[in-house]
Amino acid sequence: MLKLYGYWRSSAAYRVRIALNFKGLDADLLSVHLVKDGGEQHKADYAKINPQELVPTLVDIDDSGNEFVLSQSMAILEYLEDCYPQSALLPTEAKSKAHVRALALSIACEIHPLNNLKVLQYLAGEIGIADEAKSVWYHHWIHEGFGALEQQLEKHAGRFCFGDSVSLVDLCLIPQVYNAHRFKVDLTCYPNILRVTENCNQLDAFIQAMPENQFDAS
Ligand SMILES: N[C@@H](CCC(=O)N[C@@H](CS)C(=O)NCC(=O)O)C(=O)O
Repeated sequence: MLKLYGYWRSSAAYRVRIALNFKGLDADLLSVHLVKDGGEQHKADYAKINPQELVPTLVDIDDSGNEFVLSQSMAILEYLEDCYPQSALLPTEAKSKAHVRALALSIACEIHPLNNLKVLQYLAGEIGIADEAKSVWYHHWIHEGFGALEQQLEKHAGRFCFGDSVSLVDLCLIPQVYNAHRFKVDLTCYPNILRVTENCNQLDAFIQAMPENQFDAS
């Protein structure tokens, strides 16, 4: 049995929701409200499960009731891929697999952490920057990351980010695009990113994982 601690607007949890849907896996979705009362991720109960105080966390419970608890969305995606290989999210050929990982990590490691909630809260709080400067920061890192990704998609993309099969790259891209729209970033100069996004968002696995379709959306 699988349990996923997440939050409707969390892009890292969104990646995992898409994977679960794509692979046809049932999971209990548990909501950790990232904003209410200073953020439930910081409460002692959840910090015991995930000391980094971030979502997502996956819990895989075996038939004997043993719990395997895993943090970090990219590790969770690789774990799901290893345990549930149906509807593969990684190519089998070594060079293609390495490219998919590199593209996925270019979003997960180079864009997402700079624009995460705790970073934006720190900029606005401790550093004291105004909303306008925070928006400049956000847009800057999206454009830097998406500019490089767009060039790589020119070479690698088909219907999806890497050829014509859904891969880990799409699972990272779609939540990041959702976030970019939320922060009003103009993406019209990224035709490959927009085309792939449109193709992904026609698939059930992606539709069901959308933030607005989550039980805890408010
Ligand atoms: N590298 C981590 C990032 C996780 C992460 O940053 N999660 C965000 C939501 S997308 C979060 O829990 N933020 C809470 C906070 O910033 O306090 C992963 O991929 O799982």
